[in-house]
Amino acid sequence: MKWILFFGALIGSGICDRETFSGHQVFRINVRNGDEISKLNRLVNSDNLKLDLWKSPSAVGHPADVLVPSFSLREVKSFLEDHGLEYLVAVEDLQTVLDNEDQQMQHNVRQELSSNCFNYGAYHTLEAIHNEMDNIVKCYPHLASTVEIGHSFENRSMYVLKFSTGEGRQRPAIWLNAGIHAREWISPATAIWTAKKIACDYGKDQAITSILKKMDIFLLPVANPDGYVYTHTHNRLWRKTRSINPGTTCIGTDPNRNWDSKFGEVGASDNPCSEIYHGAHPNSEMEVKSVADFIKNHGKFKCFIDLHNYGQLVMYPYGYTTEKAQDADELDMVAKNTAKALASLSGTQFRVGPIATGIYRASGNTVDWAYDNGIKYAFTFELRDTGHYAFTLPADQIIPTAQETWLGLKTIMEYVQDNI
Ligand code: BHK
Ligand code: ZN
Repeated sequence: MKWILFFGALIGSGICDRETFSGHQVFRINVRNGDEISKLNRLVNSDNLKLDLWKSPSAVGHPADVLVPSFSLREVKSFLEDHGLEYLVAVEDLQTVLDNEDQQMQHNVRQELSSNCFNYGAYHTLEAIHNEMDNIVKCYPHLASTVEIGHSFENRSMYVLKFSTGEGRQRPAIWLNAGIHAREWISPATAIWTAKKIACDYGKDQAITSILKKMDIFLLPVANPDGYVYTHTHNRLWRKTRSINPGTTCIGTDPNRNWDSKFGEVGASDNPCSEIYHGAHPNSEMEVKSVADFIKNHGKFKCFIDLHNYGQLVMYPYGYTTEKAQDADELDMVAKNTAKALASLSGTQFRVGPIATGIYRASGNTVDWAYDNGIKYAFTFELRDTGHYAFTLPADQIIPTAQETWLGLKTIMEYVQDNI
């Protein structure tokens, strides 16, 4: 009995072979000119230090965030000091942060078991999110249904919620995409909250009711299910898919570099060990291919919004070039209104601009593909925060984040509704 409890506890908490981050720190590094940017790049690219660039310095005045393993701390510090780079330690011990997050999740699992109620203010496993999607369909059968658009590399379901009042007629549609990067947990959490919000507000809130009279909404809360599961079981900071790359032990492709849009060009890596590995060929990732095929076959998508964190940005194409997209002025105007709506709830400030200048250039990304395939209203949000909690945004920020995001999403959807 004791042994059963012991192993049960191990499995329950998933600590069997989980990567730990004891003593690992996050450095915020200030770069003031091109010379300092190249110094930083040299540091980040030295293979033996095993640094993970959480956030690139998007421009002078916007610092870089770098995860530094404990064994590299001394070397990194002396490099920064020798080269006169300004830095501060943003996270003293990453494992402490992860342990807290884990404890909160476990506590919530027990509460949900006794209350039998999905807590939207908590982070969840893939299974719990998929269950809640089924629940929403059960409660709102005339509005919501699920669609399985494919499977992941490890054969998990690409599970989509469809909201439609069209009784089978093919309407113009909106795609809401979340969780393409595994560690960005606020994205699926915001997505599932949004699903519930759409379902609850239909017939009550004028804006969403009228949007759904004209258009269908498809919402994919976890676009990278294997990666998401892996962040729960093995490595909280995993970003990519979990596909096997021949000829190397490095796993995974960056699904936000794998789309068939200037594939393999700027801002993507051909090294399978890189966090921005573009994959063997466009759509090599089944997760990406499922979405691309579904959207192409449907043929009437007018809007695509991809949710990431962190950085607080509302962006639009292009990522693969700094050249202006044909509709850049219109998209910029919509993005500015979106940022205004996002800020209206609790003052959270979002910067607005094209991806290439807002963050950095990145080819093969999701919304460039959408835009170049006729989906004019293509946006990427970088949700909270600006780096204080970064990927480990505390669960008590889920609902405030989702609420403000909802105002931004509605702004775009209403505009689309009026302009198609
Ligand atoms: C977003 C959209 C399109 C291209 C790049 C980005 C920035 C994003 C990335 O793929 O590198 C940064 C990130 O994950 C944090 O959410
Ligand atoms: Zn991301």
